[in-house]
Amino acid sequence: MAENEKKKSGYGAKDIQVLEGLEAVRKRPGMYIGDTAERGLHHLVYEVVDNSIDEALAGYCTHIWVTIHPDNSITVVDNGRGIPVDMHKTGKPALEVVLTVLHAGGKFGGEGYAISGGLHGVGVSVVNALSEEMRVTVRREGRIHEMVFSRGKVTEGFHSYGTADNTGTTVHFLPDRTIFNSIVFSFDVLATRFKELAFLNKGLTIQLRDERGDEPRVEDYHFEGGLKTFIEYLNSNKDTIHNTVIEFEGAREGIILDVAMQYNDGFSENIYSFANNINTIEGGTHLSGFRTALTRTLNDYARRTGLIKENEENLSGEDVREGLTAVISAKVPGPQFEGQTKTKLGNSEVRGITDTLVSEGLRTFLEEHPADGKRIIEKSILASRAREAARKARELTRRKNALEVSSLPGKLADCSERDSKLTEIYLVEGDSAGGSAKSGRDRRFQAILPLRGKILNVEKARLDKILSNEEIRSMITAFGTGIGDEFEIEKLRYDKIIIMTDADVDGAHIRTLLLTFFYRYLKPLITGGHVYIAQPPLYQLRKGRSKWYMYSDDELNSKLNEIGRDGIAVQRYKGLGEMDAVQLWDTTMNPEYRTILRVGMRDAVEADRIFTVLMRDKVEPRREFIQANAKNVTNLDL
Ligand code: 0RA
Repeated sequence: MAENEKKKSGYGAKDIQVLEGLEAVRKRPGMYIGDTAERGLHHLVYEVVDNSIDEALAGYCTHIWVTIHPDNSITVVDNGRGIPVDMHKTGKPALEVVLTVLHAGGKFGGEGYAISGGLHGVGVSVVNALSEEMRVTVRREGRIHEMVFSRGKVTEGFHSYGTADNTGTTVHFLPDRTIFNSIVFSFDVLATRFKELAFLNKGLTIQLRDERGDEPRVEDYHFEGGLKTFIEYLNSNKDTIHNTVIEFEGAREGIILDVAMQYNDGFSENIYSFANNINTIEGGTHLSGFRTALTRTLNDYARRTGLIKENEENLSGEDVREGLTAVISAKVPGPQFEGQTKTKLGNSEVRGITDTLVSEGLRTFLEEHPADGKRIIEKSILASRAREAARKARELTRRKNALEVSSLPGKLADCSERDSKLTEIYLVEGDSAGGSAKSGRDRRFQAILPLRGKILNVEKARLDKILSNEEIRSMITAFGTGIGDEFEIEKLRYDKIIIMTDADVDGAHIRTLLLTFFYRYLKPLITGGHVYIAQPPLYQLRKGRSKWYMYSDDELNSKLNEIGRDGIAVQRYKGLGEMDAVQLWDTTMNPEYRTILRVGMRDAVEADRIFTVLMRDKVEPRREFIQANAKNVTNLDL
């Protein structure tokens, strides 16, 4: 303990800066935690856990225990140093300042934290502001110290009692029901994040305990292998082309970098970047440093070993990333998060450092594993040939388009509205349903594109083959955005892309094929919330002149219980084709009555695994990904 005490004497109450009160947080919670729905609610837990992780990064904490209690209150316990308990210069206890003043976590004080996590970096005070009750217990300096709050206000002042033979912090909080739509926590959502955090911080143990069921459910996340195990997990449904996971780590100028990567025999690129444990979906300087180093190092190696001849072209970035699963994790002091969703690392010093460390690490690996090196280069060369074939196929479509009067596909029934923020396109399974949809639609803002049969499985084909597929070409031209690296969201011709397939196994499969195509080649359509799934009714009920449409078995049964079964005719729709234009409009297309599911991504890393499994097992996204029904739009998070 003497060592610890000495180390921490440099930090104390004087370092905590007072910036803002908590009223602002309660007035505009969305500004601090994103939203007050499922995401924001779970963010409360991450915010507390992030503080414990910061203690782990600083080298003081090895275990974090998280419990979901029966009333959906949460306890987070860690074995870090404990929140400071001395007096602050304002005359208040430091503990109170940390819990009641925004940004008072010491993160801005310089010495307290070398590295700070937390997407919004706002600290536990925000959780306090948004909790009906919050009890913080600190074990430090041999005693137990405690304070209790309600909605950010002190209800039990700072007091010390008993003895403690270890250090750490316990935070217990009950989210404020007047702020959140629902305070029911999802075990799976928390588990996914904690597992990810355990991969990213090797050696750290996070325990999740759920006390809401008859028996408590307990899971421990702890990975001695860190990112290497993360890669093995990500590639576990895939066939890899080399056995050893490529792995390296390094530190320079206070920046710590961890990288692990492995190629599989697939065609997609799965690179996940993190900065201070935050999934940087928009990438940034660490990702671009990695990409540059990867392309250059593999080309150098291929030339040195004669796998690429002098007169042959270099491999492109896309070529060397085909089939690559990689995780890049940077820990950066003073991180700058940029971009629309604040998930793009901006610190320019990180680019060069990443480039250097990745070049060195990769070169060493290739030298030590020449057989693996050869397989990787050969795979990239194959990718390069396919890319060349795809370029020719694309040029062909461009030339053809330029020659035609209208470049839009013939099967498309376009809408008349030209403001793309107001328009939607229905992708309809089969020509007969397509016909009904064309007659039933509101042609001012609704376009219809009928799709014939099963579309191509893009997981099993390279770009050249994908681009030669008629249905895929029609969609790309209709959307107007281009695909892959050439994707431009500004050119999107419809605000909503609505998938409308039959409510049967084939329909589900076609929907999965379409979603996979969008996810792999038109990802911004999904992340931007432009993709929807139509919900046609399953049953029509008739009694005399009255008609009802039912969208699920549950709905059907409760309706039958309500109106009785006498004189009732029930029709089960086998396909969209059984509905005429008016019925289709009334039930599935009229924005006033329809319900459409918006497809989104809850977790980018999990989304990839979900698609891999979906395509292998030919099944629909699991129903548990469908979130609580909103008015006319429901979210389906992958
Ligand atoms: C401020 C300063 C220090 C640690 C913490 C806050 C801290 C906060 C939380 C929240 C949950 N667990 C936590 N553990 C620590 C630095 C303390 C020092 O220098 O001794």
